[in-house]
This record gives sequence, structure tokens and C-alpha cells, in this order.
Amino acid sequence: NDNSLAYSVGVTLDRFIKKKQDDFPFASGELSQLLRDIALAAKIVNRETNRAGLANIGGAFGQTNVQGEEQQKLDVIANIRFTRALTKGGEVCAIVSEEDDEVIDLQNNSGKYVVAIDPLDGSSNIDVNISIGTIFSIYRRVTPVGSPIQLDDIMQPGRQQVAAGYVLYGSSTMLVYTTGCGVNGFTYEQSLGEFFLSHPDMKAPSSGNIYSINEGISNSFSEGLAKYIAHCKSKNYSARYIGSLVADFHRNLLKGGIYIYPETKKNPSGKLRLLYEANALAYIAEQAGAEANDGVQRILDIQPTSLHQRTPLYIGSKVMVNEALEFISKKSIIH
Ligand code: P6P
Repeated sequence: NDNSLAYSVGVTLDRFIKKKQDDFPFASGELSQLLRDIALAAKIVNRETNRAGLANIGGAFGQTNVQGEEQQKLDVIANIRFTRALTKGGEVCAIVSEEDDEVIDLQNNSGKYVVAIDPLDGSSNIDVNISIGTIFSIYRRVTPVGSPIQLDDIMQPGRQQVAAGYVLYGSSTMLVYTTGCGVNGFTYEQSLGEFFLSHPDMKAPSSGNIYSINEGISNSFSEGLAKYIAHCKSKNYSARYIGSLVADFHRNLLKGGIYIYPETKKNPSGKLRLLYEANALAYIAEQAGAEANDGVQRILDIQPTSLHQRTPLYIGSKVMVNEALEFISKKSIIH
């Protein structure tokens, strides 16, 4: 049946988006256009990333972003590229970006969508040539189209997402996204400048034997978490931690595994950001049959209260996440 067309590996992203849009009788094509705009920016950032060392744009930029981290030039460039693509596309009214303290109001009140984005996560990995990623969430605005944007349009829980995705600039460059009907992965063919469907209908293994956590901060781990990590070791699981969220998440999604960034002494609410890191990956995880929790509740149920708020993150294979939650919720047996 022609539905197989949507899943025939090798179909281009554009054709896939068009096909899926046809499946939505009331789709007006705006979301499709928005996804295309993101893919275009991803191609440009991919090119800049590949040239970073050569074009002498690596190294710190001297400025710091709201995170207080050294801003790498590529961060700035990626932020400009995605913001420009979304502005030109005309579908977006507001952007929340890791690189901007405040909401970017695109002065386009007829735009139906709000985008939360981490233009280039893991930028400290750029200079050492480790995979990095873009993470994005797409929401429909909740206040009337045409009126000025309000905080309610921005502070939406992750379960309100209409789409989410990531770009992984790795040994190959991939775009993985969901619009709520499963997860599909596209691999970029540089010579043709096209993303091709390479991972149709991605499903996370329900369990696995990979755990990803920075054990250098294990002095900060709660007793329950320390017990869970010891449990992983007793099972001879593999420790795999790249220090680049998108790369760690993507590997665990494909192979099965759990990624944990817990609350620590330095980051009592965890290090990762809710609006433009955890929510998008949580939506993708759930759409692929995996889970994402902050240790108490589903990531997607968290009601945001501030733009750059952080959250602990337990994300990956359902069985492993639930097992970890068991350990961290258990009161310590030995008092
Ligand atoms: P740590 C990169 O800075 C990042 O935001 C994620 O991409 C990554 O998973 C995490 O922080 C690494 O943090 O504290 O282990 O270096």
C-alpha cells in the first residue's frame, strides 16, 4: 500500500514530510514548512560544524551566555542560523533559546508556533571533535493567533508539544523527529544536500545494558542512585558516557540503555534544561516506547515556571528507567 512509501528507506525528508502531511486531512502545511526550515538550518550548521577547526572559528568567543559558560563561536552561529531560518519561515511567533536570556519575540503574531531550542548542545565538545547536537521542541501557541505573545504561550508542559527532534552532528549527521505518530530518523547525504529516511519508525529496546552518567560526580549521588549504579555494575552493564547529551541519548535509544543526569551539589535541580533539552528528548523517548522522568514525575508533565529552569533527567529504556526510579525512591534500608 502507498503507506509503505512513507517508510521506504531512502525517501527524502521533504517527500516524507509531504506524505505525512497528506495523512493529516486538516494539515495546513505550516508545521511541514517549519520542519523544512529546521532541516535547512541543520544543513547549514552541519557545514559550519564540519569546517569549525579549519575556518578558525573554534575556540572560545570571549562572551558568556546565560549559562555562564564560555560561548563557543559555533554556538553563536548556530543560534543565528536557526533563529534566522525560523524567522524567515514565517510560521513561528516566539523562540526560547539556550543562547538568549529572554524569549525572542519574532514580532510575527500571526505565527502559530513557538519553538524552544538548544542550537548546539555540548558545545564544549566542539574543539575536541566529539559529536554535538541541536535539540528542539515545537508548540502551538495557546493565546489567539494575531495577538501579542504571552508567557502562557511559552510556559507549556512538554506534553503539549506538537513536534520535537534533534540533529546529531556525528560520524554522520542525522535528523530525528516526531510529530506524535512515532519517531523517524534521517541521515544527511552531504553530496546531495538531502536528508534520507534511514531509520523508519524507531523503537527503543525495552531494556538494555548501557548506563550513561558522569561518575566523576558520584560523591553527589543520593544513596538510592549510588545503589542503582552499583546494581548496574553488578550486572556488568557497559558504562558509556560521551558528555554530549544528544549523542548519549541517540545511542541508548538505538541500543537500549539509560542516561542519568541527577541533582548534584553543584546543580541541585540537575544540570539539563527542561524547555529546550529534556522536554524534546522526553517526547521522542515516549514516542519510541521509552520513558523520561525527573525522579518524581514524567518530564512531560512538569509545568515550567522559568525559561532556563533545570531538571534532573532519567531517560531511556522503560525497564531501566523504572528500575532506577525504584532504587532512588526506596528509603535507604540501612539507617
Ligand atoms: P557533565 C554538555 O555541556 C551537556 O549539557 C550535555 O550535552 C551533557 O550530557 C552534559 O552537559 C555533560 O555534563 O557535567 O557530565 O560534563
